[in-house]
Amino acid sequence: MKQIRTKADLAINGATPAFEQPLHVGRPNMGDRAKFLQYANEIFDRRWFSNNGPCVKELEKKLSDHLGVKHCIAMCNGTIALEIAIRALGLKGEVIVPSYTFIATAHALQWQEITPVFADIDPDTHTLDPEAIRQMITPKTTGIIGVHLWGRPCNVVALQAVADEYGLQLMFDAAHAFSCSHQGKMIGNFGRCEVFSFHATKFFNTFEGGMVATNDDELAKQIRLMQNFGFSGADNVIYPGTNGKMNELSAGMGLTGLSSLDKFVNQNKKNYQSYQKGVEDIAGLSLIKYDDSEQNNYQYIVIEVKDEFSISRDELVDVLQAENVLARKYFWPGCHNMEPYTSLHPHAGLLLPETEQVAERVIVMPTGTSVDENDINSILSVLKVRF
Ligand code: T4K
Repeated sequence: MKQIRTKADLAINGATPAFEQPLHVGRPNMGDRAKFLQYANEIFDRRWFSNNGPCVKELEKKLSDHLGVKHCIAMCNGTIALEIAIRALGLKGEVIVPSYTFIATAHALQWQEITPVFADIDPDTHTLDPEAIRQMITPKTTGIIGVHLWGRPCNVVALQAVADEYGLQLMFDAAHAFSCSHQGKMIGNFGRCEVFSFHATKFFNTFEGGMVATNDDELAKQIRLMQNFGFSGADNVIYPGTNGKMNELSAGMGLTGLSSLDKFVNQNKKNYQSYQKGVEDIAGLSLIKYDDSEQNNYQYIVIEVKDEFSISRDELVDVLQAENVLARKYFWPGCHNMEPYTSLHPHAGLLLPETEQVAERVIVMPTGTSVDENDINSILSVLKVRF
C-alpha cells in the first residue's frame, strides 16, 4: 500500500490509487459458507422453496428470541415490509417522517397515496426532532414513522408522547437497527411495530429481505394476511393482499448469518474504534458516537465534515473516490429534494434547516467484515493530508 503524507501522494493529483480494488460501503457481511450450503442442500432436497417453509419458520422463531419480541414476520424486503406495516396500521392522509433517510421510507407511503410530511431532525442524533413534529401536524395526520438512523434509536419516549397527545399511530423504520437496543430493550419492541431491512448491505442480511416485529397479536395477524395475498386459509381470500413472503434460500442465509452475529459486531466495533482513534485528532472531522451502554451493531461509520475542515465534504468524497475508497454521501440531498417530493412540496426545505445542513456534512465510510485495520489506516492517512 502506498504511503500518503502530502497532497502530491494523492490519486486525485495523479498518484496511484491507495487501493487497487474499490473499497465499498455496504459490502455484505457473510456467515459460514459451509453452513449456508448445507441449508441450500436441504432446501433442494425438500423441494420447498417458499410460502412459510421450514427455514422461514425457524428464522422467525430465532429472530423473535433474539429481539425478545412476540411476532417477527419475515418479508421479501424492507420496503414491502414498510408498505404492509403502514397499511396494517390503517395509516392514510398524511404521515410524518424524516426527510433525512433512505428514499424507501417516503416511497412506502407515497406508493399508497399517503403524503409523507417531512419533519426536521435533531442535528446531534440525526433522528426526528419531537418538537419539529408538532409543527407539521394537521387534521389529516394519522401517524409518525421514526427512523432509527445508523442504528441509533430515535427519542422513542418523546415521539410516543407526541403520538399519544395527538392520537397518532407510531411505528419505526428500523432498517439500520437490527441487534441494537434502547434503554436495555431490543429495537423491535417500540411503537405499534418496527420494520427491519435485511438487504445485502445491512448489518445482517438475507440477500434481500426484511421483517416486521410487533408485540401486538391482532396487528401481526393482519400483517400475515396482507403478506400472503389476503389468504385466511386454503382457497379463502378475505383481503386484497400482496406478496411479501421471504423465500427459503434467503431464510437459510439469515440462519447462517445469525450464527455469526458476534463476529460481525466485533469486526464492526473494532473498525469503529480504529476510525475513532484517527479521526479524533483531525480538526474539522467528527465521527458520530454510539451509546456504549446499549447494544449497537456499529454498522455505519458516519463522519461529519465541518466548515473548519480544509476542503468541502464533496471535495473530500472526490479525493477518497480517486483512491478507490467509495465513501458515500448518505442520505444527501434528503428525500424532500428528490422526486416526486420536490415538485409536490417545493418549499419543504424551509422547514428542514437541520436536515439540509446534516445532509451537506455527512460522509459514510467503508466498514464491515471485508475491511480491516490496515485499510482503515490507509484511509485515515488520506484524511490527515493537509489539502
Ligand atoms: N429504510 C431505510 C432507512 C433504509 O436504509 C432502507 C434500505 C430501506 C428502508 C429499504 O429496505 P430494503 O427494501 O432495501 O430492504 C442501498 C440499499 O439498496 C438499501 O437497501 C439501503 N437501505 C440503502 C441505505 O443502501 P444504494 O442505492 O446505496 O445501493 P448500492 O447498490 O449503491 O449498494 C451500496 C454498496 O454496497 C455498493 O457500493 C456496493 C455494495 N454492495 C451492494 C450489494 C447489493 C455489495 O458489495 N454487494 C451487494 O450485493 O442503496
